[in-house]
Amino acid sequence: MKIVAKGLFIALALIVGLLYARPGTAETAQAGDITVETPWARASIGTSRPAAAYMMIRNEGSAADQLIGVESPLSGMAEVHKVEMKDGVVSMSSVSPLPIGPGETVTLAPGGLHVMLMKLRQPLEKGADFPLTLTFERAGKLTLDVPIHSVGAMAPEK
Ligand SMILES: [Cu+2]
Repeated sequence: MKIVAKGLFIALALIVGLLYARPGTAETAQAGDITVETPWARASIGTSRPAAAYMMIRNEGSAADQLIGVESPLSGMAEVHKVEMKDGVVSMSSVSPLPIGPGETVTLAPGGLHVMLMKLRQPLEKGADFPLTLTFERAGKLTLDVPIHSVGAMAPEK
């Protein structure tokens, strides 16, 4: 009887382990009414240039929320940026806070909003992933597992 129980425990532990190890599981994170999906980043050119991360942020609640902070252990300074065109010149500016209205989905994608990872402590290598923590005013903190795609990727590659 004892042996059967132990066997069952091991089987359960294996099933739970498999669920956690399933690719993509940690790539969707939720806190309160906020769900963040399909995070991805571009590989960096060493550590001298900043890197960018992208994702979709959904507010399923009936109250407005805002993204007030981003941080990652591999970046000494992370900010939400937007790309804008001014007098024919493309520039970036910091967006803090980033509002996420009730029922709204805000997409961070190349050419627009992005999380800029500056002061890199290590390069972002294609095929690896890294943790990124987002702090929302209402929903609080959530941490994503961000997969790294190629330097010039315009969307996450399957
Ligand atoms: Cu930027």
